[in-house]
Amino acid sequence: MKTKAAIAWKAGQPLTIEEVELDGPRAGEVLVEVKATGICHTDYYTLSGADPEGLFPAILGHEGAGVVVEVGPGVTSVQRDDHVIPLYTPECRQCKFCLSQKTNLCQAIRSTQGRGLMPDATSRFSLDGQPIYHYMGTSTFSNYIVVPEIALAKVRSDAPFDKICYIGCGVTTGIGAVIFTAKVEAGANVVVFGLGGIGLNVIQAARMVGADKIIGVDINPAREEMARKFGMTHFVNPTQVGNVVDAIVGLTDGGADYSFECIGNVTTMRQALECCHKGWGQSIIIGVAEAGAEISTRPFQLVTGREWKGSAFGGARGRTDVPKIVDWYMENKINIDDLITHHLPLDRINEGFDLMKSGESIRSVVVY
Ligand code: NAD
Ligand code: AHE
Ligand code: ZN
Repeated sequence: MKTKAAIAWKAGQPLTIEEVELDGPRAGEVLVEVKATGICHTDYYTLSGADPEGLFPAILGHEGAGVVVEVGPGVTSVQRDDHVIPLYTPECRQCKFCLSQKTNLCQAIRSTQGRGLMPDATSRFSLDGQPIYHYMGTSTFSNYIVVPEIALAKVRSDAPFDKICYIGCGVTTGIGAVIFTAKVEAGANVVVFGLGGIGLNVIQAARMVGADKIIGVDINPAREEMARKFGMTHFVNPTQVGNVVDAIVGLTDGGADYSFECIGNVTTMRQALECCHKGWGQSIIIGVAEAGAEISTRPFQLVTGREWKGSAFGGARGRTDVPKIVDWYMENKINIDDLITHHLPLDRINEGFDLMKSGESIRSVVVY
């Protein structure tokens, strides 16, 4: 079949809208009509050329929601008309990683996914006979996609696509990092570096679990108002204080119980670790830094009890946890609507990237 899609031809160049050829689902695969997709900073990161796994030409996008159109042979967990969220972190429930119960990083299809291919090492997308790469196993900047069954979370059918698509990455990443990765407890002091589409979800989860001080750090002063609405109690603008770490340590009687880096900058990653409390403070890295970047700190920071952790997709097991997060949204336990600042048709997807770069948007959502 043909589908409309935004193609990334080369690093740093705007996407172009094309009618591409999409092959149907093979065994264990599902054809999904994508109804809406968010634009995450990670899409921009890969488009910029900084992603060591970035391939071109590719169809980017990993924050979608849609409807099952057709299932391939052997598919049992979803059927036609089911509402689904594609998962860039699948959940096969069979691999060593899934069975460990220690991680959400299912590895069943990770190697082909990282090479822009389906599990049988081929692409379903092509244009004029030229194969186009998949991206993160999802490629939600295409109106129709083929994905493995293990990479679909089935969700309730009364939830609006243009809101729950954000649960496909940003919402789950931010909320999950607090609940699943750090397991922040009531009364804890929390610091969030970067108040964008991820950091604001960390803030709302910190408030949900009953954190005491919730300190936001951002160079964009326009982020303060939205962050306060979501639960931030104190704002630190690094351009207005002499030393960010000292400012946070001063606000928290010795340091944060938990800090979250939601920028992707190795300097702020170091600050996020070093503003943690001696003896027990944990710093969770969420931000994705470019190829070749490395983190550093004095080992003494760790010897004296601070811990460095990372979190991918918020530590969430997609098929199990994503439907629950959709329920939380529908039960008004979490606020997604106010974070979606812009809706765009696919033809204007490049404006979504511009809005992110200029700091004007929190999340832009493309509606098909
Ligand atoms: P965003 O662009 O919406 O937000 C980034 C925020 O950081 C902005 O508010 C910006 O003003 C702020 N910022 C930039 N430089 C800063 C600095 N030096 N000091 C303080 N603040 C600064 O991005 P996003 O969509 O929220 O994504 C944030 C990061 O998380 C990206 O690196 C993205 O790739 C990554 N990410 C990781 C996961 C994961 O599973 N680990 C999932 C989604 C996104
Ligand atoms: N190809 C990138 C990987 C970037 C990365 O860490 N991605 C996160 C999700 S970001 C979503 O917005 C992730 O899930 N990582 C675990 C994994 O297996 O990729 C790079 O930098 O190499
Ligand atoms: Zn993302």
